[in-house]
Amino acid sequence: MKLIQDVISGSQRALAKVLTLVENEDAAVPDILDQLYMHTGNARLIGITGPPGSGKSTLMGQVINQIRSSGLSVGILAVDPSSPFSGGAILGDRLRMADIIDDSGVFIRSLGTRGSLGGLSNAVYDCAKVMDASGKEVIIIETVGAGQSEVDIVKIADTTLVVCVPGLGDEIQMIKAGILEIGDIFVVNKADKPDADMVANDLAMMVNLRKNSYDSQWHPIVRQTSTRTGTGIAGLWDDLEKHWSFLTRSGELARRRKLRIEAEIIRIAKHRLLEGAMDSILKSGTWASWVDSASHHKTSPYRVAEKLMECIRRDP
Ligand SMILES: Nc1nc2c(ncn2[C@@H]2O[C@H](COP(=O)(O)OP(=O)(O)O)[C@@H](O)[C@H]2O)c(=O)[nH]1
Ligand SMILES: [Mg+2]
Repeated sequence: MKLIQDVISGSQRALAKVLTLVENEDAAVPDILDQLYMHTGNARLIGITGPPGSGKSTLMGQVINQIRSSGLSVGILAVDPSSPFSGGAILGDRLRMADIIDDSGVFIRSLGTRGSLGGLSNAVYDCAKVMDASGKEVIIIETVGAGQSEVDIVKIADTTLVVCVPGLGDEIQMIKAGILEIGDIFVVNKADKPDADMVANDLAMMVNLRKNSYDSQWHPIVRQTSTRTGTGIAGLWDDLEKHWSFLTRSGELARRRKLRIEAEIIRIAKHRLLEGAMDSILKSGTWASWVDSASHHKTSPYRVAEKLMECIRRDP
C-alpha cells in the first residue's frame, strides 16, 4: 500500500493520515500496523506524567529544542482530553510554535482518552508505533496527570519522567498513586518558586527508600527545572541521554521491551476474543438478560462469565 510506504519514508502527511485512522479505529488499521511493525523499534519512547498544570507541555517544548539541537527528530503524543493541542495551541502559546511547525523533524499530535476506562487507550500504543515506523527518533508521550494513565505510562515508555511542582503537597499524592515507583527521572519544575529545594529533598529521600530491583543499577535522578529561567533544561536532556545509554548498555531496554511486547500480544488477543463474541451476544439481547439475571442474584457472575467463554469458544 502506498500509504504505508509513505509513512516509512517519513512523509508527515502520510503519518498524520495513519494516526487519524488509528484514532478512528478504522478497519484497515490492524493490517497497516502489521506491516509497519517491522519498521519499528528504533525510537526511544519517553513518557512524561505529573499533575495538570505542573508544566509538562511547557517543559517538553523546551526539551524539544535541546533534542533538535542534537540532530534527532521528535514526535509528540499528548494524551489530554481536557486540553487538546488543537493545531498546536497547548504547546503553542508557550513555545515558539512557528519554529517548530516549519521544522519537519518535529511532529505533534494530541489524542483523547476515550474508551479506555481511565487507562491509556490502545490508540496511544499504536500511534507511538506509527511515529516510530515513520522514523521519529525520540517520541514523547505526555499523559494527563490523573489516575491509571499515569501508572500505565510505564507499560509503553522506555524512560518515565515524573513532573511535580512545589506547593501542592504532591509528594503525598504521588505515594498514593504509586507514582513514586515508576519514575526513572523526577523533575521538580517551577524551581523559580519557593520550596522547590524542599520538594526535591523530600523526593530524593523517598526515592532512596524505593525498592525496585532495577534501582541497584539505576538510581533515579531528581532534577529541578524552571521553564521561566531556563534552569535545569539542558541538564534534563543530559539526564534523558544518560538514562538511554544506561538502558542500552545494561540490557534493561531489551528487558522492558520484551515485557511490553508480551503484554501487548495478550492485550490484542483479549480485545479480539471479547470483541467477536460480545458483538453477537449484544445484538441478540442475551447479554442484557444475563446481566439482569446476575444483578437479581438469579445467577452468579461466574456462571455468566462461563457462558460468555462458551460463546467465545464457539464463535472465536
Ligand atoms: N513559575 C513557573 N511557571 C511555569 C513553569 N513551567 C510552566 N509554568 C506555567 O504553568 C502553567 C501550566 O503549564 P503546562 O505546560 O500547560 O502544564 P501541563 O498541564 O503539565 O502540561 C502555565 O501557565 C505555564 O506557563 C515554571 O518553570 N515556572
Ligand atoms: Mg499539558
